Amino acid sequence: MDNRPVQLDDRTWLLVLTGAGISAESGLATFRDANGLWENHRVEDVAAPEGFERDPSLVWRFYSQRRTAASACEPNAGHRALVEVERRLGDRFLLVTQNVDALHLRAGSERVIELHGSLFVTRCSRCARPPFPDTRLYEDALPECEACRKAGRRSLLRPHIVWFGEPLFPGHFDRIEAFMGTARRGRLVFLAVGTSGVVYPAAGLVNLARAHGAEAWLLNAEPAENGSAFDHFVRGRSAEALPALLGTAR
Ligand code: BJW
Repeated sequence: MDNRPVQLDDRTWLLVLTGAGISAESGLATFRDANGLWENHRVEDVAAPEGFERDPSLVWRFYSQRRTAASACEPNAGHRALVEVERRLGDRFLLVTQNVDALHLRAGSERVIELHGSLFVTRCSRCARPPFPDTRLYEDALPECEACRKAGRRSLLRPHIVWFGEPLFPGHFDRIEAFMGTARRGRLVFLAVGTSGVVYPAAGLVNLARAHGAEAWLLNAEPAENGSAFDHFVRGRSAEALPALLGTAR
């Protein structure tokens, strides 16, 4: 365990990966809480394309409830510490979040990749119409695609979320790899916060970063599944430990 701050100087490029643990301090449940169940459904069933095909009403109820829960929360000191570091580092900072709750954006982070999508974006399950911002709740009638209706067919809208078994959105991994490649000019630091290290490809980013010469830090409430890949482990609550680790605590 390591409790000194990460050294951030003018040669440092900082790549941060966040997970549900950073939003836990805003009051949102993590995934592997409650045995990975939501109303007695396995999360893998409501967050998978097969689940949507089987029971789209259930899936939209799950995501509508999550829209409501995320909208009722506020970003916390962990989110704000990342905003402050980004202001200091500028383009030498990149935040990759697995969270779909938009709390980093609401806190003011700008260089953000929402790797698993966003709760507040919807797209058609069939046509190539671009994903669009959407805060509505679909707890009764299922939403249909207007563009498909005009073309004479019926298709359901779906959350713009990367479900199990689906590939990441085009361009996201390229942008992360480009950042790591450019960071070789200086000193790359990889920091994972509040993630169990179970879900791939996000859990493999630490190995990719290390292959690019990164020093790797993990801040988590408990040891992570991929913990042995990190050079440093800070055990703690993100809202308290992250400002201390990044030297933004006052
Ligand atoms: C605190 C704290 C506090 C609490 N302070 N800490 C390689 C090996 C094995 C399997 C695979 C593999 N590659 C791919 C797979 C399959 C699969 C996968 O990884 N499965 C594993 C479960 C085994 N991956 C996929 O299917 C991915 N797709 C893919 O690989 O496609 C390939 C492909 C290519 C080409 C064509 C087709 C396919 C997609 C993964 C998508 C994940 N989606 C989800 C749900 C959707 C989002 C949503 O609805 O919200 O994303 S799953 C869920 O897990 C969610 C999360 O973003 C993700 C990660 O969870 P996270 O953030 O780590 O949360 P927790 O709860 O697990 O952990 C929280 C941690 O915080 C805990 O450790 C706590 O201790 C800690 N904590 N409070 C600090 N206050």
